[in-house]
Parts: sequence; structure tokens; C-alpha cells
Amino acid sequence: MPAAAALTVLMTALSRYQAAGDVAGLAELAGRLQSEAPDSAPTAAAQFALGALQGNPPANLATNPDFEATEGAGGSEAGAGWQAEGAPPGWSTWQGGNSSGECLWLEEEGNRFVALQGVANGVFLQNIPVTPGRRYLLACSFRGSIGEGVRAQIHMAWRDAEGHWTAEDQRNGVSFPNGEFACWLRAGMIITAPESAASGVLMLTSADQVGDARIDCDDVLAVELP
Ligand SMILES: [Ca+2]
Repeated sequence: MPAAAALTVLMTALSRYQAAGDVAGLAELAGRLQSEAPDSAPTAAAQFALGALQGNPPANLATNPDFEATEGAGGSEAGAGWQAEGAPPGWSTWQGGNSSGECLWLEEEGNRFVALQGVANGVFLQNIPVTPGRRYLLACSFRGSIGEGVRAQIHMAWRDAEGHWTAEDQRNGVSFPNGEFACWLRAGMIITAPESAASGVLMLTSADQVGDARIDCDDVLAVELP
């Protein structure tokens, strides 16, 4: 199905599910369309699902999702190369060997957020316990400079009960659109935990940033859908 047609189908069907308050139906449809829909469709699906959840929102599984907490453990559960130093409580940072940019925790007008600046391959990440077969809605706010060729995402990868990467073909993310964004925008997606997964590794990623271009992220949401 062409991307535009998939999006039209998605929006129409999601409207019906939302009107019925059928969050499970929303998640099912979003999961089926995710592989063929454009980047904007996962965000639309997540927005519709959030709308249906209003009044009875599930708990946010992310630790320190708004980056406001300044006390507590420095990093999320460690993985190879994860850095806790300088990261907000609950979060770690990671950069690939080819990357020498900055993973920043900033404050502006009383609001704290994180930023990826000049990274060839940089990530803020944290571990989130998941149940195999359940669907999860991930979302975050973003703004900044996302030039052509830059790939920035909210992304989920999977680890098994021993902490090893698993189901690498079932990791997925939704890309932030390219452009210059002074205001906060929202991106989101719905994803199903693979059978072998004991935890998800929620990532805010950027790759191939040029110069000192910076992408900011805030207000992460990770909820298990009904
Ligand atoms: Ca914040």
C-alpha cells in the first residue's frame, strides 16, 4: 500500500476505534500498519491511542521522563559502553566509536531536557521492564535542528532476561522529521514486545549530525497499552 493511502486508512480506522474507546483495537491496527506506513503514521497512531486513554492513563514506565529529577541513581541499568556520568537520574548516554559529539542535560527557563549535539551516533537510553506480547506506546517531545541526512528517533530495542540483546529484527523507532523546529513537537509509536524480551531499551537517538547542530528531547512517555 502506498504510504499516503496507508496513512488515510490509518486515520479513518483509528477515528472509529477512538470513538469506541477501543485501545486494543488501536494498538492492533497501528502494529499492522507500522511496517508500511510513513514516518508520520506511527505518531498519529500513538496520538489516537493517547486520546482514547484519556481519563484512565496507564502509569509511565520511564524513570525521570521529564528530566527534572536531580537526585537519585546516576544511570539506568548498565550496558556495554553506557555512561552514567553527566546523565540525568534514570538515564545513561552512549556514543559510537566514530562519534565525538555531546550528550547534554540542560536547563532553560526552569525546564530541564536532554540534547544531542554534533553526534555521529549518540543516544540517551534507559531500561524498561516489559512483558512479551504486550504493546507499548512510546512518545517524546523534540525540537531543534534536524538537517537533511540526520536520523533522529525515539527507538526501542530489546534485551533478554540475561541482559543480552535479542530480537534485533523487531527493534524499531519513529524518526523525527527533517527541519528546523523552534517549538516542541511530539513523536510517538506503538510497538509489541517480542517473545524473548524481558526488557526494552528506550532510546532517544541521533546520527550523522553536522557541526554543532543540536536536537533537544523532553517529556518521554512509555506506557503498556490495555
Ligand atoms: Ca522537562
